[in-house]
Amino acid sequence: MSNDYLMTPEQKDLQLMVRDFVEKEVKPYSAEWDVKDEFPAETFKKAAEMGLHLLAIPDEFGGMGLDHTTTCILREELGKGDAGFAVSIGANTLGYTPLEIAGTKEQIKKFSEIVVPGELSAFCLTEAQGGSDAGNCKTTAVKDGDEYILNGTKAFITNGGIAKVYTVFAMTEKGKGVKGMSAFMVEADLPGVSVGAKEHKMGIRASNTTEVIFTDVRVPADHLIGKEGEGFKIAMKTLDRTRPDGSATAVGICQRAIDECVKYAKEREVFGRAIGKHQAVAFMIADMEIQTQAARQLVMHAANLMDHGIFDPNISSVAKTFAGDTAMRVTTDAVQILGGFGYSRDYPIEKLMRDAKIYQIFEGTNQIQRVVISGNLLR
Ligand code: COS
Repeated sequence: MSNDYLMTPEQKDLQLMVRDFVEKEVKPYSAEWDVKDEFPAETFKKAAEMGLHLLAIPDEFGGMGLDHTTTCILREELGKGDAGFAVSIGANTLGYTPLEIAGTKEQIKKFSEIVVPGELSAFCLTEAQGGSDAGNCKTTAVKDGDEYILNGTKAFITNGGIAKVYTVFAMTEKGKGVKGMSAFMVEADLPGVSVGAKEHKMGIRASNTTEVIFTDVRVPADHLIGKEGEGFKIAMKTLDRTRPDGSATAVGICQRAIDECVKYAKEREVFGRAIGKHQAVAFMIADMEIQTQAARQLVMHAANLMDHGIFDPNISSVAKTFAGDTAMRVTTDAVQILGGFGYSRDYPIEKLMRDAKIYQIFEGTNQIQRVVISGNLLR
């Protein structure tokens, strides 16, 4: 990786540890998880023993307490193995970040006590009618004494049904628009929390995506994260912070596509020489490399800024958009280079293309990112 010289010895050690784990425990099984459309719980246990689900959680609460740059290095390694698996683990950062932004020490401690032993969390913002229009939230939270009563259905929730704790966004005051939204930490075993339909997705099929339904769920009032009405801003700030981490997985997808294409282009011969010796293929591989390098640098730049205390929604959206679009372009070209084999499920390439597509859709579509970027410039 071209950033090697910038890494600390600790970052290099962690990178090699995760690379080794991915080679042995993820890559050989990734195609099977994809076909089965199943979250690999046993492999997750092994990842959790290494603390890979706790990258962002501070070490004083039992996590790894890694900065964004290190997190991105590791997320890229995971992305090379299986993006669905990487997304499942990464969702813990998404579940935790609202607490980092607005939670109390007690709340962070409580959240950590749930996930540190080897459990997952989930970020419950999206609803069927919401998505890009994140403020269009129908889930309600009504104060009743020292509790809130939650009602509503969240959609497309990564780790739905397997998470032990949900970070839930709900309206505490109707008629105030996004200023009526609040954030809550909700244990999955509370009465009234149930799991709805599972999504059978095009890609990242090793991740479990479901509806999560809240029916008269009584949540202690001290599970409110931040103040009433701050939920939308907490959600937006969370996404600003987590988009680079997620995009590092998209860079991992790109790098895997390049690695597979280089190997194939050296072995496969047409017209008496390896296809890599034909300029048509060689230049496609060069373009894949150019785009991937650029995506990686943008993602690392966004992460580096955050590690310097600079939280700039613009650069986060720029990095996310570029990495997602690049992953789609690079994997589409990779399928082309392998031709019929690229299109066949017997080779890992078509899965990379299916996995890449979600990076133009989730954590805010790339169209929404352009709304954010242009809005910041033109305001
Ligand atoms: N950080 C902090 N505050 C933010 C913010 C951010 N990134 N983005 C918006 N806000 C604030 C605004 O400043 C505004 O507050 P004030 O009125 O006090 O200034 C408030 O939130 C409402 O902002 P806005 O009017 O822009 O809200 P919209 O409903 O128009 O939001 C976008 C538009 C596109 C920014 C928003 O809906 C969005 O990001 N959607 C994508 C959501 C998404 O990623 N969904 C997928 C989730 S997958 S887990």
